[in-house]
Amino acid sequence: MLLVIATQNSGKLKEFQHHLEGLPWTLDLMPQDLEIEETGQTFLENACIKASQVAKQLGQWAIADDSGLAVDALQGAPGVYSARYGTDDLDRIARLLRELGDTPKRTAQFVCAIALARPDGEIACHAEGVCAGEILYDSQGEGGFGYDPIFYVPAAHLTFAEMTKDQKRAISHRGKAIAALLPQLQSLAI
Ligand code: ITT
Repeated sequence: MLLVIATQNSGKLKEFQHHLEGLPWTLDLMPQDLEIEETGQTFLENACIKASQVAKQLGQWAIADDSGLAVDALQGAPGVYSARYGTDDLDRIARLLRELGDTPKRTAQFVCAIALARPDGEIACHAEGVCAGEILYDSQGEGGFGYDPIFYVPAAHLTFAEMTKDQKRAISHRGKAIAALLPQLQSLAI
C-alpha cells in the first residue's frame, strides 16, 4: 500500500524514510505545492490536520508529524510555533539563544506527534513521543537539522547534531512516536 509522507521539511523527511524502512508500505512524497495551514493549538491537532488534509487531497494514506521544542525557562516556547520562530534554522537558533540569555535554567523537551490518515482523511491512529534535554549556550555538531545543534541530551553526552542517525532515532521524540505507532503501521498495511 502507498503511504504519502506529509512534510515539506527535508530533515524530517529523511528521518521518516529511515524510520519507516522495512515496513510493508511503499513510501511516496507529497507534492511540493501542497500548502496546509497549521491552525491547531497542540502538536497532535496539527499532526492530524496535516495528515488528514494531505490524505483527502491526494486520495491516499498519509502520515504527518508536528513537532517542536518546548523550553521550560520560556514557558514552553517556541512549542507549536517552533517552525515559525525565525526565517531559517540559523535564525531560529539565534533567537532562542538570545531569548534564553545566560539563564542557568536550560531544560527543554522535544515533542513529536504523528498521525496516520486514511485516504478519506479519517485519522486511523496517532502517537506522541518526548525527549528531554538541555539547551546549550552555543551550537555543537554538524548533523541533523533544525534545533539539533543546541539540543544536548545528558544521558548520551551528545547533542542531537553530534549523534549518528541510529543514535538519534533510538532516543528522539520522533523515534519514540514512530515506535509507538509501529504495530498499527504494520497491521494496517496487511
Ligand atoms: P512540515 O509541517 O511540512 O512537516 P515544518 O518544518 O513546518 O514541516 P513543524 O511545523 O512540525 O514542521 O515544525 C517543526 C519545527 O521544529 C521545525 O522548525 C523543525 O526544524 C523543528 N524540529 C522538529 N523536529 C526536530 C528535530 O528532530 N531536530 C531539530 N529540530 C526539529
